[in-house]
Amino acid sequence: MYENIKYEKKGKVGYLTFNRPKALNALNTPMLKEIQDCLDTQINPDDELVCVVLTGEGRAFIAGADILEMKDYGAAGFHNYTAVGHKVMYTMETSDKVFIAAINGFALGGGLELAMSCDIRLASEKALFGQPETGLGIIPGFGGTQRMPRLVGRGMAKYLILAAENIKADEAYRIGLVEKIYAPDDLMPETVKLAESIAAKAPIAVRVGKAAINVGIETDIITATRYEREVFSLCAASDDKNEGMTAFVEKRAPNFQNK
Ligand code: CO8
Repeated sequence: MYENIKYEKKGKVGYLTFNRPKALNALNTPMLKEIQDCLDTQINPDDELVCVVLTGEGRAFIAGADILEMKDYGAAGFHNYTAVGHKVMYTMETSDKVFIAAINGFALGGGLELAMSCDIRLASEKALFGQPETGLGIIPGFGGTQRMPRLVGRGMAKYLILAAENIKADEAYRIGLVEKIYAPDDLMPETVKLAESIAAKAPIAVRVGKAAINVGIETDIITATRYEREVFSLCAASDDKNEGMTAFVEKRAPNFQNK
């Protein structure tokens, strides 16, 4: 169905694999459009799905936006290209699903930007991270100048973006750019374990937990905690809240119904 990505679903977890290994999964417009289509037609409308794991085929997660495509763009071309990229990132960020990046190799430029728009980042010890754009005469254009300071603070974001210095996985972990690092062979099994663990929790709580963090972090603490209080009531009124607490009292595993 797709040429540049693969998508499959196992239970409540979807697996989206970037599949242009000969170009180190560089993000060109057709690939971005396929990701968008997959989000719009396979992932977001799927009520059963809780988590989506994103990873790359071969030795890269994504080695950036496609330099061959971009090299002849003028202002209008870049404006369109950034719009297509931004839409993918917004769609993931505002989705009810939880996106986990399993960063298997190079996560450079637009690839790191895409990883930063996921909810959780796990990485192989062999992964390499960086925003090489200033060395190409541009800046990160898929949200990197905005999401990176929110993740690692503005000093470190300026260091990485302005110096265009690549960093290894242990440094990415140290600065909070990724949540965990694993030996290469352990990355996918550990990612699957995490995705299935999240998928086994109360779906309404998972969904509003993500929204509360994403909405609240962009506003003042009074508005943010007010928002938390309102969405908390959604969980409090759910059947799954009764099930979760009853299961605890009865010393058994809960059986959540997304109700
Ligand atoms: N775009 C296009 N092709 C790429 C890219 C890329 N970003 N990265 C790698 N490739 C291709 C190479 O051209 C090569 O193709 P071929 O075999 O046909 O020559 C193939 O992938 C394998 O790459 P290498 O032979 O270079 O492999 P190495 O192991 O020697 O090096 C590196 C791996 C270090 C990852 C190297 O390929 C590299 O530096 N790639 C470019 C990394 C980069 O600069 N990325 C940032 C791009 S800019 C960006 O992402 C901007 C985002 C915001 C854009 C918003 C604009 C609208």
